[in-house]
Amino acid sequence: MHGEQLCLSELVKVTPITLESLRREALSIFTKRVVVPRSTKVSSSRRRVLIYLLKCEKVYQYIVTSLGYIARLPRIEELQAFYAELINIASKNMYNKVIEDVSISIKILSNLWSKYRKAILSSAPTEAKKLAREFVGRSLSILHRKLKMIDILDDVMKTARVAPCIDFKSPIIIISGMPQVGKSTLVGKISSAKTLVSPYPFTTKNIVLGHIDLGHIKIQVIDTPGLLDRSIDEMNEIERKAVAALKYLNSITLYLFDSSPEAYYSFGKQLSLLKMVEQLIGKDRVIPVFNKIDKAAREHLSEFRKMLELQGYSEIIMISALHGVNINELIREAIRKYDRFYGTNYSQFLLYTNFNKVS
Ligand SMILES: Nc1nc2c(ncn2[C@@H]2O[C@H](COP(=O)(O)OP(=O)(O)OP(=O)(O)O)[C@@H](O)[C@H]2O)c(=O)[nH]1
Ligand SMILES: [Mg+2]
Repeated sequence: MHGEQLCLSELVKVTPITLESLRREALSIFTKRVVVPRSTKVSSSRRRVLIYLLKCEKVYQYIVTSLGYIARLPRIEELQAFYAELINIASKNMYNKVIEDVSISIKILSNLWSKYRKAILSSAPTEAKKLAREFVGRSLSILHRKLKMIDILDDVMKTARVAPCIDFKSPIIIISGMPQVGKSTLVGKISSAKTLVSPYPFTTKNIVLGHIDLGHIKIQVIDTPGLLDRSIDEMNEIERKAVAALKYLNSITLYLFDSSPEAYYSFGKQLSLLKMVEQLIGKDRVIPVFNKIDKAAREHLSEFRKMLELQGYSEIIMISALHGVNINELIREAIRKYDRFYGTNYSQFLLYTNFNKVS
């Protein structure tokens, strides 16, 4: 029934390198002294040739080893769809291309080295020195031409480091909604996650994972960045991470409304975002939740409820994330909904659990 937590930071793990750092290190290796043991069998002019050969060999090995780690990274299609999308967002869809370019560069350099190797071995010392310099110069200019986009890996690694380690086989509850509706407050209240809460939109910029411990199982709860009511094409990178979670995680979504009169966005706007979420994942996986009922007038709540009923939603849960009102009911309903949709029976673990963390 239970899977393993899968960490993107373990799957996509490489020391980020820049063209500048490669160039600097390669040149420093080339200028370092190398030792070719004196031997009675090898003439001193031959020894000088061997010194240049060895310098180039070291530069070549350094470059190919550094690039080899990148060439061996998993391709985008080998990653779980949610992780693949996070990487596409971070790399502007260039991740596979960068890896491919690195692999091609390794091949070109290895051909180049085998030619220069032969040429250096069969040359006199002054010629060997010239060829060695030429080899390093040409290698670096190939890298310069081929690996223009290698810096993208830096952003990929940053994304991998903060990506949550998800157990794709265990239940997931996603908290979604417009900015400032109280998503992080709720996730902080019900799960182990330490979420960032503030009165400014787009406080949450990443996907944040927390757990609810039910003894036998753990329910994963995911805090997402706020979404604006606009088409996916117009969304920024932060919003697209939230869409990635909705789209690619087997989950139930609690769609939070700010039902207070001070809400940043009108109820109408929040409703039209709900429709977009619904189109993305299907009505059967969404529970509408009115949050901040501690600040909402009863007549407004019933008016909002009617608006949602007109959209075909009959079960609406009203909570105050801040004050912990109706939290138990909310989680129970989410798990029941998960069971109904995925044909599981996690509800059996619910009996006496209290989800309301005392803060
Ligand atoms: N009165 C009241 N305030 C709440 C409630 N839940 C959250 N808030 C407040 O609403 C503000 C926004 O809360 P967050 O939890 O950061 O909202 P969010 O949806 O995560 O916001 P973004 O990360 O910007 O999308 C904070 O000032 C919270 O204290 C609630 O139930 N009642
Ligand atoms: Mg937040």
